Amino acid sequence: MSGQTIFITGASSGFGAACARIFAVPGNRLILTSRRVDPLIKLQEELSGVCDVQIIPLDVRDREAVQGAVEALPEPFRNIDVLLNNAGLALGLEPAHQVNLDDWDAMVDTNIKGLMYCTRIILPGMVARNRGHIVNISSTAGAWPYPGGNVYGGSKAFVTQFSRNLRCDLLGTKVRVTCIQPGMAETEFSAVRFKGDQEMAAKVYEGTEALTAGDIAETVAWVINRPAHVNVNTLEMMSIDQAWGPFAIHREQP
Ligand code: NDP
Ligand code: 8X3
Repeated sequence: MSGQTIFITGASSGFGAACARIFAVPGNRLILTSRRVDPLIKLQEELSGVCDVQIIPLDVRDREAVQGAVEALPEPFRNIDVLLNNAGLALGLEPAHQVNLDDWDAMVDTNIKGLMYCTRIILPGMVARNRGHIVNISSTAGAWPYPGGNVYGGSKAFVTQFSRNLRCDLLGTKVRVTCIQPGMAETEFSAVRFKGDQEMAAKVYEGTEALTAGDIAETVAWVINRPAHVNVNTLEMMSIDQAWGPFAIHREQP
C-alpha cells in the first residue's frame, strides 16, 4: 500500500496508533487526529521520517471542527483515499437503570454522531474521485449482547448497519466500505471504560491472550489491500480465548 492519503480518527492510542504505524510506508500521507495532542506529536516524530504526516487535534463530536479540519487540509492531503473511522469509547458497565446518562450521551455523540460527521464530510470527495475506502470500527458488542453493553453495543450496532447501508448508497461507485468487528483487544479501551481504574481494566485481560492493536491494524491493512474490485463488507474477529456464552436464565429460588 503506497501513494494513499489516509485519515485516521482516534490515532492517539490503541487501534488508531497501530494503524498509523502500519500505514507509515514511503509514499503514503497520514492525517492523524484525536483530542489529545501529545501522543499525536510523538507519533508524528516517530513516523515523519518514513512518510508525510499531518496531525490535527480533533474532537469528532464537534461537527464544525470536523468540517473545518477537512477543509483546511493542505493540498497534498486533500484527496483522502482511506477514512478510518476508529475514534470511539465505552463508558461504564452498569445496568441500564443505573447508568450515568452523560455516559450514554458521550457514547452516542462519539461512536455514532462523530462517525457520521466524518463520513458525511469526507465521502463527497471520494465519490467525486470515484475512489476511496471507508473502514468503520464496530465491535462484537454491536452484534452480540452482554450485561452492561446497553448503549455501547447499540452504538456499535449502528456502525455495523450504517456500514451496510453506505454500501447500498455507494453501489455504482468504486468507493468501498468495510466494517470491522473486533472482540476483546488490549488497549486503553478498558481504562477509559472504567474511568482510569487500572486494576479493573487489567482484570478484563487477565489470564487471556487478548487481541492486540497490531492484530486489528494488520486486518485493516489487509482489507484495504484487496484488489480494487473486492469489498470486504464485514469482518468479525476474536481472540482464541473468547467465545459466546449460553443464554442467561433467571431462576426463582424455591
Ligand atoms: P483506545 O481507548 O486505546 O483508543 C480510542 C481512541 O479514540 C483514542 O485515540 C481516543 O483519543 C479516541 N477518541 C475517543 N473519543 C474521541 C473523540 N470524541 N474525538 C476524537 N477521538 C476520540 O481504544 P481502542 O483503540 O481499543 O478503540 C478504538 C476503537 O475500537 C473504538 O471505536 C472502540 O470502541 C473499538 N473497539 C475496541 C475494542 C477493544 O476491546 N479494545 C474491541 C472492539 C472495538 P483521544 O482520547 O485522544 O481523543
Ligand atoms: C469492545 C469489546 O466486548 O468490551 O468493543 O464490548 S467489548
